[in-house]
Amino acid sequence: MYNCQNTLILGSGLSGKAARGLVERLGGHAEILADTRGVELAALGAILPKTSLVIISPGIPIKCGAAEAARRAGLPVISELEFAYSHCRSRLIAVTGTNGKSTTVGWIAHIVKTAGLRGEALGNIGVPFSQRVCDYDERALLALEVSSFQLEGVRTFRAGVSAILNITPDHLDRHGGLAGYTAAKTALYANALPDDRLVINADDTAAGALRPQTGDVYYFSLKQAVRGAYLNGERLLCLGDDLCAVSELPMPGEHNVSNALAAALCCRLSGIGADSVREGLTGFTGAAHRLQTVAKRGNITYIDDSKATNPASAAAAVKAMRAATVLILGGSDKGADFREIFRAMSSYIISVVVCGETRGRILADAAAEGCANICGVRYFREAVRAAERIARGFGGECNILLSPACASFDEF
Ligand code: UMA
Ligand code: ADP
Repeated sequence: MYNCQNTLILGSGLSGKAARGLVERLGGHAEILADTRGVELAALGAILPKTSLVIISPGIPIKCGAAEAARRAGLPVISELEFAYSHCRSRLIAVTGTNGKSTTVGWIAHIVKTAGLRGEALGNIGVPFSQRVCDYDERALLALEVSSFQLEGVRTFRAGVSAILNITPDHLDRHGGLAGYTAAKTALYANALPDDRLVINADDTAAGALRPQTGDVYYFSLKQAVRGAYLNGERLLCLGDDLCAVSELPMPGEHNVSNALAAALCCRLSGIGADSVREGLTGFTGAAHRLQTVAKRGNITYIDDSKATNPASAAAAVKAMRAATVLILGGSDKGADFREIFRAMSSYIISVVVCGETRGRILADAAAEGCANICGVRYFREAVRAAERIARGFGGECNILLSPACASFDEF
């Protein structure tokens, strides 16, 4: 337990406010520093001597000046996740990975409810762990989405079941490269006890190569029979049970079969029966902004996959298309390499429109992979208009898929 009598919270977003709520609920006092970027480190000199604990929001790098000053003053600097965890009585399924976290965590929470247990999806998915942790006791089973940012500041965090879905390049600017990003992800199981269950994607090169020192390791795979959950022809198998067929899953794309296997395995390893898992897997309605059909006008179907904010997730969307599609890519730059999207292209993708800060880099990567049906415009609005012109000109049923492979900075 951390002494939160006088807590300094860095960041005043969802996490900061929820952490303050928890501190106050526990009888402590919290000061919030809304923005660490312009902070006068000298001003901190007056605050830190009165402080017992520093809680950092996930969007703030753990090595920022304010956090460094606090550490120099001998104070514990922990993430909002770690703080909430230190007050958690419930059982946890924690999920991290580059892509598929929210989908998988949403699926898990749905299965948990289908099984008649108390619980909900918390964490990076949008509801801070601190906000709800005290509402649940040991009978609850919480599905926790954990980001690499949150994992930077953990000390004791562990979950009865933890899953790593995949590790592909993302947030490299923040973690200083792939090694730093992978290290942050593996903090998920750094404190695992021998009986904790660790679930790993055997098909993912980087995740499959992880060798946790402690914990009972299970795998999921689309390609091979593994100890855990896997695809056998069209059937999803999990710990010896036949759960359902791929065609019974509510969402398209191979990546969602992978997410379903992960969700099923996490729930079975948490003691949920195969029948509830089966029912919860097939009865989930899916997650918004993830390959979500949002409109149909004439022959054009608009698919919102705006949660695809890195190349691997956009590549997964491209592979899931089964009709003529115009793809919209682009947004703000975080140093990504877009070539894998063009390597994933099938004949269903009739054209690509790129926009935003990244358009020049995407066009260069497209050229390097020999993709010719591509054009660039400056703004998102123009990209939509260009995509509509191309789709209308196609003459038949056509999708417009927004799967940007970049963050948007709120343009869409
Ligand atoms: N701030 C600083 N210094 C900085 C950056 C930000 O002081 O260098 C301050 C801002 O002024 C603001 C506060 O930090 O006051 C914002 O904190 P935050 O960025 O951590 O945002 P929250 O509102 O607390 O939301 C966070 C997660 N955001 C990030 O990790 C960036 C949300 O995930 C999460 O849903 C929420 O906690 C609840 O747990 C968002 C996300 O983009 C969706 N996550 C990344 C991803 O999924 O790829 C990791
Ligand atoms: P996260 O929470 O990790 O960002 P989401 O479930 O929100 O993941 O999905 C983000 C994007 O990634 C969506 O566009 C979705 O279609 C795609 N996606 C979902 N699962 C996977 C996966 N297992 N591999 C690759 N892409 C995925």
